Parts: sequence; structure tokens; C-alpha cells
Amino acid sequence: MEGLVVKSTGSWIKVRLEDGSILDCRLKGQFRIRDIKHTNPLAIGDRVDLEPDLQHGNAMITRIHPRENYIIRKATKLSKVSHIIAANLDHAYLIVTLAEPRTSTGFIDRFLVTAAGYYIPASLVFNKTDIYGPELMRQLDDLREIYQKAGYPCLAVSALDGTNIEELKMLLKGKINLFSGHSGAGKSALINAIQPGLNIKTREISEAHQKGMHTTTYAEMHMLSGGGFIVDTPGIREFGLIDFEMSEIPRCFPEMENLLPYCQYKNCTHTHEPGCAVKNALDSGEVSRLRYNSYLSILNDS
Ligand SMILES: Nc1nc2c(ncn2[C@@H]2O[C@H](COP(=O)(O)OP(=O)(O)OP(=O)(O)O)[C@@H](O)[C@H]2O)c(=O)[nH]1
Ligand SMILES: [Mg+2]
Ligand SMILES: [Zn+2]
Repeated sequence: MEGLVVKSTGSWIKVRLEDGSILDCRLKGQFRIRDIKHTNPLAIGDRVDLEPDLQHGNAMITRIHPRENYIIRKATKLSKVSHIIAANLDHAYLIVTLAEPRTSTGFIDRFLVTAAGYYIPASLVFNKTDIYGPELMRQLDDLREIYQKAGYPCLAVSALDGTNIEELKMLLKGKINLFSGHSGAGKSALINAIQPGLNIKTREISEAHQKGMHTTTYAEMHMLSGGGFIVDTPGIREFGLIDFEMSEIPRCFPEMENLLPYCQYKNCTHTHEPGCAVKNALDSGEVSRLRYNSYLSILNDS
């Protein structure tokens, strides 16, 4: 029997079978110690083989199929253990808010670098546009221009008033999609708006002031009626990059990668080299100063 891992709460794992039913499963002991670098040997999105235990109405996971891809993060920059957020993804969406809470561009860029590092296409979804005044709308336009120019599709939405929810739905159709972002950005609220009836728990208004509280505590994959899935994840405060080689970083900024053929040196790091097309593009505004500063900061950390 085969299935798809849709939720894991430690010892029990929920696996979706081909007929749509969900089975509680356990992992055969041998997997636990194999990959000690990760806190979770099994990830949401993993395809697995099962040995059913008819007597107890559950099953044992006996094999994890090779992953097409996966995305990993560390809890913080300094932490040693990493966590596989999800596997076999078609697309990663970062849910961004300019208010309540505000998502920084540093955070956005770290997320995008990680997705690019794992060859997972990524987009930005700016949520809560219903509460943006004229100043935040201006900032939204600026950010959208910067990120679209860098090669990342952007969509401005509101889970509350329904703005662009249909457009978002179309993008998600038929794919396995990841929703990530800060706690309170509205990941779960958006999934509820996209697929009414799921009734995923979202933060109560009365709890809005309680910082650091996560409403979603375990990642879970939800099925879309039009085909496809969304992985809802617990909010993250910081996006600690896993140990990329420094030489990998330039590739993870698409707008800089595109200019590399025009740099004088084919291994240009766009920092100190003469004849650097990226630095020239900074002067002309073709590459954003904001993105370049993130690039330098990430290079510096790695
Ligand atoms: N005004 C407004 N509020 C929103 C919108 N989307 C979500 N919210 C509110 O923002 C709060 C947080 O929403 P959640 O969906 O729980 O946020 P989350 O990203 O899932 O948070 P975690 O599960 O903790 O990671 C809730 O009170 C939502 O009602 C929106 O588009 N506009
Ligand atoms: Mg949530
Ligand atoms: Zn260069």
C-alpha cells in the first residue's frame, strides 16, 4: 500500500491513501536514527509504503520514497539541527504582511534564497491589504515592483474581504503548494478562504496581542477541491539558512544570476570584482539596492 504523509504530530503520522481515506501510521523504528541531522526523519509530502495492521486499524510505514525535493530550515542562524518543512513541493508561497505583523525584506530574502537553493519555485503573497492605508499601499507597490523585477511573482490579497482569492486559487490548482510566513500573517485564514469548509483554526481576535503564540502547531497538508494541496505550516520567526556553500548564494538571486554572463569574471561574486554587471545594474536601478544589501548580508553569514 502507498500513501502521502499529510500530518505528523511526533509518534503518529497521518497518511492519505489513494482512495482519499486517512490512516494513522507509525514509523518503523529503523528510520528514527538514520538521519540525525534533521529533527524529523519523515516530512509532510513524503510518499511512503505502508504495511497495514488490520487488527488495530492503523499501519506501519516501511519505506520512504526518494524525494523529488524538500525544503529545510534551521530554527535560528546558530542552531545545529535543521527541520524538513515539507517534501515533493511544486511551489512555495511566502505569506507576507506589511502590518500586523510586519514582514521584513531581510526575512523575505532569506526565504527566497532557501527556496531557490532547493530549486523550488517561489512567489510572494501580500495578505491583509484590507488594512493597508495609503502609505502601506505605496510600500506594497514598491515591494511588488522590486520582487517582480527580481523574478518572483507577487499577488496582493485579503483573506478577510476576498481580494484576489480566486486568482490565488487558480495558481494553486493541481499543485502541491507550501504556505510559509510569520505567525499571524494569515496562512490558515487564507487557506480557509481558498477552501471553505476546512475550518482550520485561526488566531482569535482577542489573542491578537499575544506575541509569539502560534495558532497552527503542526504542519498539515490540505486537499483542494479543484485538485492539488496546500501545506499549512506553523509561523516562523526567523529563517535560519542551512549551510549553503558561499559559492551557491549568487545563484539564489535570479536577477544577479541573469547578469553573471555579463560580468568580466565568470565566477564573479558581485562584491569587489572589476567589470561587474550586477554593480553596474545597481547604479542604473535595474538591480534593487535592497536586494543587493540582503545578498551581501547573506554572503556575510555563510
Ligand atoms: N484584517 C485582516 N485580518 C486577517 C487577514 N487574514 C488573516 N487575518 C487575521 O490575522 C490573524 C492571524 O491569522 P491566522 O490565519 O491564524 O495566521 P497564521 O499565519 O496561520 O498564524 P500561525 O498559525 O500562528 O502561524 C487572525 O486573527 C485572522 O483573522 C486579512 O486578510 N485581513
Ligand atoms: Mg495558522
Ligand atoms: Zn558580478
